[in-house]
Amino acid sequence: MASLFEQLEKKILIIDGAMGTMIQAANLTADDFGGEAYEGCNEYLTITAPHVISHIHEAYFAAGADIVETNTFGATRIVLDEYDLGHLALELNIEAAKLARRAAEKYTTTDWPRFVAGSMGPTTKTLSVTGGATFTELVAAYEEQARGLLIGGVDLLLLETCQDTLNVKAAFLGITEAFQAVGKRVPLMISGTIEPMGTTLAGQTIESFFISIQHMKPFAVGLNCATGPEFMTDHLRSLASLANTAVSCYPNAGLPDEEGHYHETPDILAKKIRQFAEKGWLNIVGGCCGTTPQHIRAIAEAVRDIPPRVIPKQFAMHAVSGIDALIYDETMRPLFVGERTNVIGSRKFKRLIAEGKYEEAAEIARAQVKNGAHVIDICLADPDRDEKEDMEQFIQQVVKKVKVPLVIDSTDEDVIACALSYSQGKAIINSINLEDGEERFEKIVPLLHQYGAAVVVGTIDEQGMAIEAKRKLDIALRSYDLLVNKYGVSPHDIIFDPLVFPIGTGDEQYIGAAKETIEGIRLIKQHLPNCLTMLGISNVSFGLPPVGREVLNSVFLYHCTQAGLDYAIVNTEKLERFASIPEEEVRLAEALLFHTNDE
Ligand code: HCS
Repeated sequence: MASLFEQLEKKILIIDGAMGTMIQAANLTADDFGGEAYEGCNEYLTITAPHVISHIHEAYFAAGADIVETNTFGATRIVLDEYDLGHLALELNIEAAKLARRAAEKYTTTDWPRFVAGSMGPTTKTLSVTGGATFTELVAAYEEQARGLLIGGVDLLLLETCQDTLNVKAAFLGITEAFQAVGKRVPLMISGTIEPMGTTLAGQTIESFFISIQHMKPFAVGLNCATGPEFMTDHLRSLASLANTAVSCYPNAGLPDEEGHYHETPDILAKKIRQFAEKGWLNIVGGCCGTTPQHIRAIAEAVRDIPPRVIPKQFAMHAVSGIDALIYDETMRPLFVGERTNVIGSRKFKRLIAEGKYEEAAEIARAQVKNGAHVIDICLADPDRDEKEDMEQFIQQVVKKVKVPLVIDSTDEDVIACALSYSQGKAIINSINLEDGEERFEKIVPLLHQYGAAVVVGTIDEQGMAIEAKRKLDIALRSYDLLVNKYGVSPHDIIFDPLVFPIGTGDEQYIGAAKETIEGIRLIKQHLPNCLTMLGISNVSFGLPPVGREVLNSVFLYHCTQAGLDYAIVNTEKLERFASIPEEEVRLAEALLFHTNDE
């Protein structure tokens, strides 16, 4: 029997249409729902009226669906608790999977395998928008749901109608735990919902959504619900050009009218989906709210002769995200990392945090972005305070104020995990190194795979910080080999920090260090062209009188950029434009930086 993946290569797969709509159309009585108290709890029908659900599955298979979804969209304990049915969560998922499995077996033939997707909806709590549940509670609820679906025998899990990537991240952790508990893994499909205003409910575009969930290695990513196909056009185009996964699309039958009815006919819907398929955007199609077996029959017919989209094998670029995506390309260099939300570098920020004025402190991040920061570095490592507590408070404010990706600047894995559990996007972890051998790698790299993140790697090893360029390169090469070949990190997610040393401290060992740093950047970019580099620019002038520091920083940044620097950690509110610095001052700064006066 052909597997799901073999079928995906052969044809555009058809997923079923609405479950909710079909249940509504069945005109069920309170008795069918097991009593008035449970009316509206569609998931309970799996045990109170299983024939209704089986009938819907079979109608979709008969209409030509390759995949049907289990009746478990709201079958997490969190949602079921609203009907006092939370205690049945595991059972309802197991039974729903079994019902769909039976229908799939009935329709499967030697040359037409049918599949069951375990539907996992967004729950009624949206972490970034409504709140009402914690990240940890959602992980547990999704774990239980996924466990039930796996035990019941689904072929794949489908996180659908995703409105908030934080919920998806919690679901992914839950699913990972369920895989371990049941001792079985199945492919994961993720379907986001883009509202008519052009983003998810929690604000992300399809690009940032995709980048934020990539670490989950879904086999398919796509769009469902909220709108009809028309509104999906631009988002699908973007997704199809970005995704190294299959792309799915199962829209509503148009936008609902005031009474919640959908009016796009099977023919109209099928025609629009065919247009997307003809453009080569699609691998899986079907319908969401308002669609029926007639819609699915028309869609299956409409795409029958169209080949599926060819799925690119790789995602060969550096990309991070907050609410917005940052998809790197060479012409963007240098990207600015706003440095003022750092308790070590900014006295004002430190004071605001110490006074518990987290919202005011987050305004500093906003000012950095307003002045050109592409990402924001956040450091709360004040030795006199509880770093995790400060991170938890501050991060919740900052994600409301800035849309750019975040750099989580900490060496404590608990602090980092806490920050990542509040961030919808794909952040950058700053930093790890080989100072204690692989200890930091072992503790922090798992977080990259669990939450999705890029990572900064300092050129430090057991012998200490690398000052000479050649040693910086050697440490970078060793780190790269470990991260890519042993820890499974993508080269595009590795950002090397070749370290900057202060030139003004009179410390002999730092004479010539600025030049070595610049050369270090050049060597790393030359030998590891898929990786990036990041540098804390103002360190170079640390300890010098304030007058002239900005000029020195700017001249240093200019040379680093020439050497290939990708990310520069700077105070964007004070950045001196290199082009506006008089020639004479540039030469003076260069003499200081490169110690050419000392010879
Ligand atoms: N699979 C669910 C999606 C709702 S948005 C249903 O009811 O059809």
